[in-house]
Amino acid sequence: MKTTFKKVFFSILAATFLTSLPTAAPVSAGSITLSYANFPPAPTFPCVQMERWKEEVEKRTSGKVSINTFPGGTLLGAKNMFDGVIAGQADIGCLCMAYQPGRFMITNATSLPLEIPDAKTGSKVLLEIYKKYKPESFAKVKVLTMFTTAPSNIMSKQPVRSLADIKGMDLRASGGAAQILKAWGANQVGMPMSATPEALQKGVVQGLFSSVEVMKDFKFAELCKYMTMTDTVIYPFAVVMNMDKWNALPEDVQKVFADLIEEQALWTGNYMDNHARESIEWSKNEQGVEVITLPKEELATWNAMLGSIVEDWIKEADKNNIPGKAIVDDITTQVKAASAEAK
Ligand code: DTR
Repeated sequence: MKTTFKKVFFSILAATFLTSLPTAAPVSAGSITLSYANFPPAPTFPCVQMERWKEEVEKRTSGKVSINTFPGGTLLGAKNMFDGVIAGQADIGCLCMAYQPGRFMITNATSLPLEIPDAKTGSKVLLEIYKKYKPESFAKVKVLTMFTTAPSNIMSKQPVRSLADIKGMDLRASGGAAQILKAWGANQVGMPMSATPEALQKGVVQGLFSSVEVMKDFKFAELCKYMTMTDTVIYPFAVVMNMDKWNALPEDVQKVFADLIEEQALWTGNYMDNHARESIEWSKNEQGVEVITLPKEELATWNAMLGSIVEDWIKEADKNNIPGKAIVDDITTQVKAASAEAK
């Protein structure tokens, strides 16, 4: 009797103990952790959009997916981002396509001087071009989004008020924008954005050509006391995912990612446009930066010097069996449509 009581007592105890254990949530059974690499430091716009995407994914998958973010080149740098994702060193990576002009020729057409007025329009147009022409260069990855910067301007230690001022000045740019500086007579120095703070500090360059939010995010306004507004070209970016990792995702998670492609592009475009405006105000008011607006006729002369860049690109595209003229026409048509819509 005693032993039976003991048995019953202990089995009740065991049952109570087991049922009171926290139930292993199905979430952890199927939970997925992905790494996301980025090349510039955390406060810059490519990383701000990365954190926003992470938050949305974690929310929309109810915690089933968690994203570990690696800003500042801690997992992959600007130049090995794309190949690093293909090789699986990171599951997801953010790259500036302009840093590899030949590799991403079709999508880099958006960085030709075609008067894309802002990042929101740029991001929309870029995504459309990608969807329509499905460039072969992305065959080995899954594209999670694409977006662009706001148009580029000159930020410099010495004022640039005329073509005479820019002649021979060591200015940093990358990709398509490099050709623009050359056309204006500057001494163009190529390097990714992540290498620019040191180059400015050491005096390797006297300024840079980029979207102007960097004045605030990298504190370039402390060194570059002049901004010359040319509003010339945008830089296109892509966020890509390792194809095997993508294929291994459950369908419901793939849907969450797919639904975010366009939304994230527009979110980033909007963020960039607002942040570029904020950066100009901050540079003027907090850092005493002079914003130089070129007279209309002067700006027209500068723009006229860029005409052959588009023609040359079309010829180069033809050589590579890429329908260059059609792509340029598509971009121009979409830019016009977007500006009409904005009015
Ligand atoms: N304008 C391009 C891309 C770029 C613009 N802002 C940032 C911030 C961080 C990294 C890259 C970029 C460039 O000059 O590289």
